[in-house]
Amino acid sequence: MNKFPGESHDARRRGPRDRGDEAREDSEARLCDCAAQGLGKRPGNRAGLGKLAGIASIGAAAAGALPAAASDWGRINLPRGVTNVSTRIYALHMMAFWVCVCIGVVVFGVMIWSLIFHRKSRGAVPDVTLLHNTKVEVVWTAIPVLILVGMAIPAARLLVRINNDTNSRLSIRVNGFQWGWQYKYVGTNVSVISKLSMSSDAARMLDSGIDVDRVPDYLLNVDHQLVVPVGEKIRLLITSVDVVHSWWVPDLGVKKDAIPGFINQASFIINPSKTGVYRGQCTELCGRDHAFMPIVVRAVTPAAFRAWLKRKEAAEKEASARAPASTSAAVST
Ligand SMILES: [Cu+2]
Repeated sequence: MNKFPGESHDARRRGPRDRGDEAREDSEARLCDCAAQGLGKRPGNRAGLGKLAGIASIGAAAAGALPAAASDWGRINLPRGVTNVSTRIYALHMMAFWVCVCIGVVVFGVMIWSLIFHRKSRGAVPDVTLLHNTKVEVVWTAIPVLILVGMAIPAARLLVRINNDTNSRLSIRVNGFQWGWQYKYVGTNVSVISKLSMSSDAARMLDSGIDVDRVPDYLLNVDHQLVVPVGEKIRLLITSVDVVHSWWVPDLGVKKDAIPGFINQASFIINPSKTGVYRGQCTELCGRDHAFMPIVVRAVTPAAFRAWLKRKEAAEKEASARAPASTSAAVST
């Protein structure tokens, strides 16, 4: 099957019995003859939302399955992602984490040291000079204020950067619905409806008898992916046609609510070397099948994207040209 560059990683993860299913699901990929292009350096497919999976794996490791644990430790943390912004979000997160660690070490260190070396049984007498001591009160107010301001400045700078939607090369309208996503490439006639993959959908059914552990990317796979180019600024115009949803792909550093009647904006630039597949989910409790509307973004080279878009446009044109004929045929019968 023809694949976009950077797809080898995903293909490796699929078992033999899933390939037929994937072939059905992945009609988008078949439209593009991009196999001749080189494979991406690092295909994504780091689900990034594997926090729960990571925690579960650690539990399994504790029970004795140690070999699987080593690679899962990294999945507990926030992913670094594949965009400039997501990398900065990760750096900010780690800075805040280490500030918390330092505060914890100092506070608990002083507490434990005091409990051990200044306990009553050792004859320690409370030092009442610290009570209502102005100097001490100024110090323990000023230090937290300085820490908070020191953290707020880079956080505010990053927020401004995250919300900068100017100079985008491509706009995509994202419509959330119960339960899936519609992507419309602005300025073209291309529109993609993206829903849970057939393999996941079959496995999730009550008494399906299918072992979900054998379903590749269970509940994180779709029939039609959102295809985007790497290295170009993409603006998402996010809304919903029914209830509130939320479009979240951690590797892209994007999480934005889809609200009926409102259009929210988000943007990202995937690093040019990071072609691959990135997964996400709806993160707003939107109804019965909230857990079954994942997001899959396929990042390809700009040349591969233009070729895909051209083929999709041609296919859409052909389909719309055929539609009136089939409609009139249906009426006459
Ligand atoms: Cu939803």
